[in-house]
Amino acid sequence: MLDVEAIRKDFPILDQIVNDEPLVYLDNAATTQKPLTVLETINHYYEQDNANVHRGVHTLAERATASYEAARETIRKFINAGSTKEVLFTRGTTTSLNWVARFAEEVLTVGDQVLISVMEHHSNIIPWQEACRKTGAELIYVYLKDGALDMEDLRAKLTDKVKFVSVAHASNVLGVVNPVKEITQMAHEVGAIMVVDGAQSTPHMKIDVLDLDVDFFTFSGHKMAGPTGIGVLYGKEKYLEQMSPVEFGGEMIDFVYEQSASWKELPWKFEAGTPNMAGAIGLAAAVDYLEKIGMDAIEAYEQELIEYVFPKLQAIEGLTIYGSPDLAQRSGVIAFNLADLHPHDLATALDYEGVAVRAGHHCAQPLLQYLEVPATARASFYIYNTKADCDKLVDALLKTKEFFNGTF
Ligand code: 7TS
Repeated sequence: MLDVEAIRKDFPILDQIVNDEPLVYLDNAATTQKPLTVLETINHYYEQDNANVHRGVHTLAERATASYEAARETIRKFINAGSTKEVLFTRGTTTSLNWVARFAEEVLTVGDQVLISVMEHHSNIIPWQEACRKTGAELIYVYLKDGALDMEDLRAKLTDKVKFVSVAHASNVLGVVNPVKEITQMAHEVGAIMVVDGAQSTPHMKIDVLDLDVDFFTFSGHKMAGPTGIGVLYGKEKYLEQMSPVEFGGEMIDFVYEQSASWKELPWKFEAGTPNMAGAIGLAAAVDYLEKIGMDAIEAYEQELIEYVFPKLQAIEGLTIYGSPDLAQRSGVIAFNLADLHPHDLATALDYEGVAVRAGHHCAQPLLQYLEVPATARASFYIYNTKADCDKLVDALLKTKEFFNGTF
């Protein structure tokens, strides 16, 4: 069982007053807060060990290199990758997905298809649009049924024309968790390469890339208690060997001649330039922190919060909640609208009560077009949120409703 009061003490930022109210931070799908251990690890790195990695022979350079590569091993274990060769550090999910789409450009040709879902974040749409535009391949979409992925639609569209399937493990708007293991099996049956955007799942549940059998998996450090500017691209070794580096420069080369160059082995062939050492080391500290709590305990606790708050939100007259009402399919993201109130006004009203939620299109415009709503408000939960936070959200919504009563 997770000790939420002890956890809250690890996040000093939570202990503050906003608009005369104690802060209730419910914008975790955008970015999570960082525990002291992550802040201290980064500080310690800069105070004691900072040097450029893989270059120097001096003691600090060796220490920095050892810490950076130890961070890679920590991530490997965390997602159960077979080898550290398969764990590439990137700037985050966006960069990771762009790299995979760049690989797709080497593979795709006219007549091929890329299959994604309508619930994708822009970073899992636009790189594919670009890859298709450059190669003449076609980008096709799976739509929704009852607020979740329509598996029949997926089955119908998954023919042997499809060379890549790329879907979110968990949606940043609908909150639904997609059955990526099953989708991976289906994709492999038609010979497609399976890509999973794990930005909204990796912070909240145990990820086992070997068990899922995905070909590529991406996530961002800042959404899982780690620092900004660091993320991961997991790829099966056989594909990473085939794939050309996306960036060229220092660190990633073996030999450089006047007219040509050869690359280092995996994973370094992809990491051109001085990497984000402090970021990688900070991310490993975040992973250690989450694993100490336990990913299964985290998932169970967030499920408990959702089961607590969801019926209370459903009971608010005029509140529309998006996505499947089946809580067994949901993670800790709830997007909603309150009658005709603009979601920006709603988020501002909630902020007056100290409650931080996001409003807008959540970088998922095709989804909102499909749902025929211009924008929504969104509350998203993490390990430090409490049932009292849930109550505060519900109270603030009721107050807002009362305040605007008569205008909608
Ligand atoms: N994929 C999903 C499912 C996401 O939710 C996000 C960020 C990304 C990819 C991109 O991650 P990044 O770290 O590279 O930016 N989502 C959000 C959000 O919902 N609100 O702010 C950022």
